Amino acid sequence: MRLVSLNRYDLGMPLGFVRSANADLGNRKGMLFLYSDGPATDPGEELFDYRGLKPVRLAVFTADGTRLWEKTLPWGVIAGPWFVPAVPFDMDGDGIDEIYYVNNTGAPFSFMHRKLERLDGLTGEVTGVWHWPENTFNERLSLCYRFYIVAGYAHGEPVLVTCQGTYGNMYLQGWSGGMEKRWETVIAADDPGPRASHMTPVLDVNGDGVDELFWGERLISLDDGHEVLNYAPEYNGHSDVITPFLDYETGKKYIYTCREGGETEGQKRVYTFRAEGGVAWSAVDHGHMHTGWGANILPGFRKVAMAMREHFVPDDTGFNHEVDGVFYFDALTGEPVEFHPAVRGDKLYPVDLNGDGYHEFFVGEGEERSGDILDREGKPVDHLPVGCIRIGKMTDHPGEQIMGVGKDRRSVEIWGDADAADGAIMKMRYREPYLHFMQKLMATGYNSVGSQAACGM
Ligand SMILES: [Ca+2]
Ligand SMILES: [Ca+2]
Ligand SMILES: [Ca+2]
Repeated sequence: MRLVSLNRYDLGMPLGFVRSANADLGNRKGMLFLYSDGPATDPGEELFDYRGLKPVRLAVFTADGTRLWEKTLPWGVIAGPWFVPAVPFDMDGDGIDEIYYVNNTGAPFSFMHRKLERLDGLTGEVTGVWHWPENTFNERLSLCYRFYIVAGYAHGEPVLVTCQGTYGNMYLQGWSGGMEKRWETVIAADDPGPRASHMTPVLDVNGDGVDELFWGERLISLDDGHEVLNYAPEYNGHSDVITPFLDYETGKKYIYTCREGGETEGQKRVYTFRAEGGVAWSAVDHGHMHTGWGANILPGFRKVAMAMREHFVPDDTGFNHEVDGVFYFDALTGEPVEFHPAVRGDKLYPVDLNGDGYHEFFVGEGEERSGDILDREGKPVDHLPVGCIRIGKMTDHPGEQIMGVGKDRRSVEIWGDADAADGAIMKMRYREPYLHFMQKLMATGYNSVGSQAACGM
């Protein structure tokens, strides 16, 4: 393995909060950045922290590192993924992504002045403004400001989806190419069934030509907003992780979930569903499952599913949690797997850097070994001195890549393996649009956290 910088984007200022997403710019590849030189914050009552918040900026670069435009958003835009999701997406079919994001020209918690704004991907010019729905106005802070923008296709037509709410009432609106409202779906807090997840995979799971949005443990049709399938009608909590994956031998799809809230008598905390419905396996009786992934690390490219559990530790100042379990399962059977990496599994981000079909791991921040690259057995093989922004199939270079903020804290680079070559498993993964397409949805929700979304399919 020979790690090299494939692309470099100089954002020209110290970086704190950074999200990015792949953008198509006609015959050029582009990259959207949403960033500030301060931290990000969360609308949760026990988490919202205004110290050091700085203005948020948007910029689009071409793959060669040329900045096409940048703009500083109004002071009412709070830095944080839930306040300001952004998605590059081509709704008008000219091959160039427009940029859709939630702007706010009023005070930070304003509803009156919050809007969905559309920018020309090449120039940043505003080409459309729509009032952002005030659906969650009467809810408490944590429920008020959880906004998502996602996108996908229904029989080849682009559909943009705007969403409000994660844990209680949930509102979704579908928009057609010219931003005509296509559908509207409301899932009330007391309606049965699961809440949303912090991540939003989009793919055509059942192969009928219409993408489904994984809204927690249920599928929403992008065509008309109806519930295609509810994997867990008896569950009313939310899942931190909901990741679709392929059984490479049979081509069958599965959905791996780790549940955060809604502990219910008689139900487990980790589930793998068959894509067509039904439980493949379940595990862990109690607890708040906080993160998870799937990684091809067993012989024959078999996948291991990781789940991490934590619990709240009361103190006088914060919302602190302690990890009390890291579990590894055979992703297809749920059988426990012996895996002893050099770094605890929840700090590892699976990424197939060399394209051989097995995942390597990047060690995330807050660890002595941060920046280490581990092989599939969990042994250190290389090191990248970057703070990871996201992982996945970001360029045409073989294998998957890591995007990180460099040591200078001002530039973002995409790192890949110079010797990478795509093997049979990578080629199988490419057949689903998921691998590339989800890289457009990395600046919404927690899709960019670790490798939770990127390790799917
Ligand atoms: Ca366009
Ligand atoms: Ca479908
Ligand atoms: Ca590999």
